[in-house]
Amino acid sequence: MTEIELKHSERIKELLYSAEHAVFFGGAGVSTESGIPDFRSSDGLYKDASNEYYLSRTCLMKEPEKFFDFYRKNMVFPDAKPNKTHLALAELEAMGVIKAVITQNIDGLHQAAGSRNVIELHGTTSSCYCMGCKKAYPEELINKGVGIPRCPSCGSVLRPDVTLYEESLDGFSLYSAKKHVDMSDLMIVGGTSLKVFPAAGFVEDFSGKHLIIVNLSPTPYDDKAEFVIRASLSEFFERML
Ligand code: CNA
Repeated sequence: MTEIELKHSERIKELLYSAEHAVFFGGAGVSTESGIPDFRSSDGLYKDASNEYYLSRTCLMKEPEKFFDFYRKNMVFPDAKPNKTHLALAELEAMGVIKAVITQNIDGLHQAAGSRNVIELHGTTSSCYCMGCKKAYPEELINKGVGIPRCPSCGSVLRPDVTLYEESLDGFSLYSAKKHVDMSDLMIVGGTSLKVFPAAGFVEDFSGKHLIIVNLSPTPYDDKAEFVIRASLSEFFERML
């Protein structure tokens, strides 16, 4: 592992533009510069350890009022806009440099920036469905309003299309992400503490040539990376364009 300064990232740019199948794998740190707090930074959502409970299936099923109250206050950011990282990734994809964005985020900002091949491992806050009749509905039915949202047709409780704690990841997203990681010769990993499995397993399993980690704080996989950059993603991606 070589920890390099941002100003020396020219070498990474060369590798990126000559890669055959470059992939970006990111997490909550991609959106902190859009004003959405992450989980595990010192001012992240997990500064209060009990917050994990409010994003669990148990909370949704047993205390839905508390679940929706927490969810609306902490997971929904209707005014957030894509930042330089989202925009750079979309531009790199349009140029054919990046083939896929794999994200643990649920905020939809990669698509808002124009990225097309986005794999959302943990789902999205942009849609919801009925837990009874399974009908799909637009996000407003959950994200706006107060109390427990109910299905207009059958009256059962609605839920967001996000993967909660105690639930397994969507099989198709997992398969697509794994396929891209397997095909990839260069992977940039950024804005993720790499503490959540199975997503973090992509880094463990990566067998391509170049693994680059861009993260403000250390991750358990820094030793596996060819280059580690301890800087903000927006500064890094500005240099990749
Ligand atoms: P995390 O565990 O909170 O880690 C975020 C990491 O990003 C930390 O290591 C930070 O040091 C780093 N970081 C923060 N800002 C920057 C920046 N500007 N540049 C570089 N690095 C930065 O988040 P993970 O994604 O690893 O954890 C997975 C959880 C968080 C998933 O279940 C997500 O759904 C969930 N989450 C998503 C959002 C969102 O959609 N925007 C927000 C908060 C949490």
